[in-house]
Amino acid sequence: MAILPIIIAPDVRLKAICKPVDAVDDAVRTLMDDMLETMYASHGIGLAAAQVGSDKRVVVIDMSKPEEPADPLYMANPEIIWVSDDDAAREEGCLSLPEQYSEVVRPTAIRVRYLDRDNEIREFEAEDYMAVCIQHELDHLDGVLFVDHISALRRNMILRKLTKIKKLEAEAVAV
Ligand code: GNR
Ligand code: NI
Repeated sequence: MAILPIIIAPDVRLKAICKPVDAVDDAVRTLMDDMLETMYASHGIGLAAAQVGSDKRVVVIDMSKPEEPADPLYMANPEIIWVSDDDAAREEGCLSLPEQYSEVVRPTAIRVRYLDRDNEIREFEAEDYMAVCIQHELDHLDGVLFVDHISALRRNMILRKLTKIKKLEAEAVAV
C-alpha cells in the first residue's frame, strides 16, 4: 500500500470526467487500497480517484468513528439510481479544498449501484451524512467539487484563497 499525494484545487485534474473501469481487477484493487490508506492518513471519510491523479471512476468511503473498527466501502463505476424528493443543507469539506467548508443542498437519501472490491454488482440506499458523502464522491468522478454547488461569489473566494496558499508554498519551496 502507498500514501499518494492529494491534488489541491484549483487543478484541471479535478475537473476531468473520469472513465469507467472495465472490471475490478488487481490493478483497480491496488488503486482502491492506496486510496484508502491515503484517506485514512488524511483523516477523510471518502476519497475519489481523481483526487490522487487517477482518471478512474473509483471511490472509497469509511464513515466509521475513530473508536470503531474500520468499515471500508469500495466502489467502482458507482451510479446514483434514485434520489429522494426532499433536500437538506449540510456542511461539506474536501481534502482537495483544505480547511474550506460550506453548506451544500442535496437530496437527503439516495440509492447507489456499483461494482464492489470483488467485481460484484451491489446496490443500497443511504441517507443523511452517508448520502452526502456518496454524492460528494460521485461528483468528483464528473469533475464537480462541492464549491460548484454554492454561489459564484463564495466559490471564487475559496478558490482564490487556495491559489494564494499554493503560490506562497511554491515560493517557500523555491527559496
Ligand atoms: O473527509 C471528507 N469529509 C467530508 C465532510 C462532509 C462532506 C463530504 C466530505 S468528503 C471529505 C473527503 C473528500 O474530499 N472526499 O472527496
Ligand atoms: Ni472531496
